[in-house]
Amino acid sequence: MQIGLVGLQYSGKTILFNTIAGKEIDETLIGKDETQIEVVNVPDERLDKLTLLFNPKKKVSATIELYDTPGLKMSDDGKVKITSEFLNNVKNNDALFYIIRQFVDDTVPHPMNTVDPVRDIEFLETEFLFSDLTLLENRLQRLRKDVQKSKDEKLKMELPVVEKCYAHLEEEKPLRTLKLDDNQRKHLLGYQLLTLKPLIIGINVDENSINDVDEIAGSYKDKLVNLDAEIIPFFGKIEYELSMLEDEDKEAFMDDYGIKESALHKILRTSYKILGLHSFFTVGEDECRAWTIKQNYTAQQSAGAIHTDFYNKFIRAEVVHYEDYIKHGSFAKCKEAGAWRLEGKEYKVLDGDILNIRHS
Ligand SMILES: Nc1nc2c(ncn2[C@@H]2O[C@H](COP(=O)(O)OP(=O)(O)O)[C@@H](O)[C@H]2O)c(=O)[nH]1
Ligand SMILES: [Mg+2]
Repeated sequence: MQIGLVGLQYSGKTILFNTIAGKEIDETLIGKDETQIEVVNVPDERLDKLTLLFNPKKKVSATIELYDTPGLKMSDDGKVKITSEFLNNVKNNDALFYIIRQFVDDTVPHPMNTVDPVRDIEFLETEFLFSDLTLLENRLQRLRKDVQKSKDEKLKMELPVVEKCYAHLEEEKPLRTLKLDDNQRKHLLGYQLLTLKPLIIGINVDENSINDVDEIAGSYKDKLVNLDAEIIPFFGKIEYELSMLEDEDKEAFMDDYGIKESALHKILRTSYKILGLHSFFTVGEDECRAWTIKQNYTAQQSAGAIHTDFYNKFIRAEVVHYEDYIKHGSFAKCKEAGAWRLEGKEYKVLDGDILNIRHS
């Protein structure tokens, strides 16, 4: 699963990328248009706790792939333009993370000259919407012709879905806000539509506005209520400095600035959630591990996430929910309390289930 950091140049994408990756900023990359990729662990307190209890040789977290894409720049005519190279970069991402600049710093230029977060968000939304609209317009023309000529049932079913999307975009609404069922979505998979991708909007808040951060986040919620996006305020510069400190120094640093918690945890958890993912666990002396699955996965599909053999030779899943395990303290106690179950292949795995797959 890939998440792309996108936005204008100098909005704080690379600094956030490095913060999340726990890497020092590579000064030689500043100003260069290179895409960076990092596989990052999704923090999960439940996995931490299970690891404490089982004391395994290995702990393996769920992961997501984070992409730092080159930002949009002002071109020679003084305007910021979306390039096809930029769009191609963004298309492959499963979810988008707009990084929007709210911080004011005279030493850092802004490609549109002034700091105006709502304008920047609307700029990205409009450009992406236009890109989707153009793509579907071309597709519609061809589809309508093909449907008349061909007997292909798939094409016939695709046409109304594309028409529905097109009409929605014409009303200047992103496809994120259109109700589509799983079948309809299947027809759209190949298009990589930008406004259909789940969206997080990260507002890079000025470090001098720490006391007003809730108010600032709230003010965007009202303005952006029609976007169906998660809004997360963060302090780009402070978060980065914080990430470079040893654990014991972090608390003092946060006290100094008056911040209660790092935004990182929330960013990663939210990313995971908006991708429609959740986790189940496997536990033991060798390894405690969080496995990433789609929210509607069955026990058999979940077994397949571990190993294809487990899918093919699936018999049953032993299931205890994390909360029950913590409450009762052992699998034996869970059995006594009726919290230990054997489930068949159609069982819908819940977030936080601890599974042991029985297979032949
Ligand atoms: N004052 C301040 N500067 C920031 C903040 N976030 C990023 N910057 C600075 O803005 C510049 C551009 O940041 P960068 O992450 O490279 O932006 P990108 O072009 O979006 O990747 C760098 O010099 C950063 O140090 C912030 O929250 N406050
Ligand atoms: Mg950058």
